[in-house]
Amino acid sequence: MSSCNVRSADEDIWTRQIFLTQLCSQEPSKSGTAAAVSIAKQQPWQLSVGSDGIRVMMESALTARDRVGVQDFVLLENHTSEVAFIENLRKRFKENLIYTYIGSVLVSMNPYKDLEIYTKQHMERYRGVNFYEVSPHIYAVADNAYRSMRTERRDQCILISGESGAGKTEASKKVLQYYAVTCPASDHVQTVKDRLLQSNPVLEAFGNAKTLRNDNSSRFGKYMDIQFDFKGAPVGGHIINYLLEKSRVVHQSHGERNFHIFYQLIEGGEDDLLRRLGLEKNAQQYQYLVKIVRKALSVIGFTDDEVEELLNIIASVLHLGNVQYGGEDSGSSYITTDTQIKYLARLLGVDGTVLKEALTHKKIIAKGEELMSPLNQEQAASARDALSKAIYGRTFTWLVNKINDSLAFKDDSFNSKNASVIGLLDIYGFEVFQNNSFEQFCINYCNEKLQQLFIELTLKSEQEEYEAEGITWEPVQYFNNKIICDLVEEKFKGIISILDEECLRPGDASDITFLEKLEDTVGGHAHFVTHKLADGKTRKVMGREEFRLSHYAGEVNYNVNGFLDKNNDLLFRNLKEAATQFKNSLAKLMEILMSKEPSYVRCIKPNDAKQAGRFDEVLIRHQVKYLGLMENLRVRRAGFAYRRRYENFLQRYKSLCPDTWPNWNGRLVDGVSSLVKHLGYKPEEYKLGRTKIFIRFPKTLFATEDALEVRKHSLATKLQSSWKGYR
Ligand code: AOV
Ligand code: MG
Repeated sequence: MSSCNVRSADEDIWTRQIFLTQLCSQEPSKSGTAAAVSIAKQQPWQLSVGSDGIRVMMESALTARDRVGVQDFVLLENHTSEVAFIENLRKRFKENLIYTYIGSVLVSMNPYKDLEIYTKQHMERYRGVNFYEVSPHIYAVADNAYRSMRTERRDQCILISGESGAGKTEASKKVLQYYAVTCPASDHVQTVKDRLLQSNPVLEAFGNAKTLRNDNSSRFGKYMDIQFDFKGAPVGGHIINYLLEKSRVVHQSHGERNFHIFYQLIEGGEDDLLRRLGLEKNAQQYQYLVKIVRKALSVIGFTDDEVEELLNIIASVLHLGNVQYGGEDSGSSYITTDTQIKYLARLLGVDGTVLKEALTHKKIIAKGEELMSPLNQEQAASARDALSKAIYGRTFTWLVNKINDSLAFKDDSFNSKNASVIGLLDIYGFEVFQNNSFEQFCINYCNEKLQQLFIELTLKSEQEEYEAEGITWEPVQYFNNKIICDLVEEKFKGIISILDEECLRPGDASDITFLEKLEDTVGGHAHFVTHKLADGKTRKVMGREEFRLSHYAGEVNYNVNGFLDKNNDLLFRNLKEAATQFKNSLAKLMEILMSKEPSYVRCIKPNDAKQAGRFDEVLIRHQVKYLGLMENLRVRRAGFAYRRRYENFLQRYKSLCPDTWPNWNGRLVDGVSSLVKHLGYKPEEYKLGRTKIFIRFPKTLFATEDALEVRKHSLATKLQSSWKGYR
């Protein structure tokens, strides 16, 4: 007996039943065995073919459910139990089933290993297929958004959230790859697809770095629009980037690294390139990577000269970092590293003497006259660092602009305003380190806003669906993090306003006066504390330069050191408004997202060791809690656990009722009504909306599924014997 394709476990009841459905619908013919084999190849189900016919290795649906869990949390028997929720995640994780739904929200566990689930065959399996009829996958989310965009002509966005290292960036790349492979293509479209794909390695080289939490951590936020024409082909794109963590250029915490590009260049650049740039080689291991980035840059449309320019700038940042100072007795400073200045002058195309002066003096205006005033050693070093950060920051912005130029819609016959859009949001995840500064404050605020959006939109859309279908529902209690967003961003009395005010105040403003102002203004807020206790005593566990925010995702202590400087850095472009760029750009992002139909991917990190197979329950429970997954599930279950469009429901179960089998020709709602009456549904178990049936309890659906299973089983047995007879 030979045995054909088999993937081990899972593939929940749905897939299995589809296989059986297809199997049963095959007419016995000369090629009966071949047909079965070809189906088995398409479906991950176990089947053996022998001289005595075919044998389907069928477990009972219930046994399978016990082993691999349910693929949609709404099907959990005990949906209010966090224990049951975690247990379901654990079972699935153990079987390498990293995806599970809560209704239409995808929960994704980082497997920390390569799974064979992203092949072209997998993509094909999800293309144009109904969401619930295939096992959960990021491709199903991508496909669903694409189809909604096409059929409903509504712009979509896919919002990927989760903490640092949970798998957001990987998920966003999978979505992009899915569109690149499955969407229609022409020569022009192929170029756009290539450029969209190649923008990733470029931006990751310049904007990602190794942190303690993630070896490839995104140090900037990214929102990418993919524009599709009326045929559904990707014809353009646009990227908005958010707040690159520039401070990393000059300082990295212990165990962390600078942006990838520096290592890629030094360790992988060709000998004569490095000689031209005045750099020395370290090792060979990045050879491959710098080539990838250069290839990607050329696909995007960078000329050789532009690439050279870019590498010049990266090299000059490295040289700047090596500029050292000495101090005069007078207090002024001088540069002790002339070689660096020589290279810098050449790479940046400026005069060496001018550069030296710029790195040791500052321009002041006295009595209407411009003067150069000398900096002391410490001031000069921070001027040097500020220059490095500014150069790097601007280079990054230039890079994003260049990528946008290359992705811009070029076909005159089609106006990009008519394009349909799928937006993809991949921001830096919530993070807590030993020492948290302004960057973490911005990153965590950004996550706070995204959580707020999730709360508003999941509840809103749920409510809207019931309304649209004419169904009454009871609201669910949940923690609304608006109170924390307000604490950060409220006009005049929010933390950002207070920070801006301190930055703009002339005189003795400092990080410490900022902290004092915070204590005065928001000291009584339930989500804010400092070392000072109300009775005048001191909270020992907190430093004197810290404030603590109770974020939706956990408590974080922020050290105010450097807050003013770093905020000034953001402010200078926009000094007249007293609101920071970041807050404004986030508000704008929220607007963009609100105007689109959202799909959610909630990523979970299984352990802090970046290891495969480790399920750290405490860590996971914490994420389940703060991502609001239990509330999400409760909302989804509050009214009706399951809903399905009439046509899909009928198609699936019509064989269970003589009225609807083999075909129902009347109104869909009447067909469904006959069907559920025949199945013995009680009135309190379901409701019929305008286009969908809503089923209150999973057990009702399970019973129906089981009935279907029995029917298919008996059909399969009949089919087997008829094949035998045929032979
Ligand atoms: P993040 O984007 O959520 O963190 P990443 O997407 O960079 O996290 O994932 C971190 C690492 O986990 C990756 O480099 C992979 O090694 C691994 N990983 C994630 N998803 C998968 C997957 N589906 N299959 C296999 N490995 C995976 V941050 O950017 O730090 O917030 O700021
Ligand atoms: Mg990332």
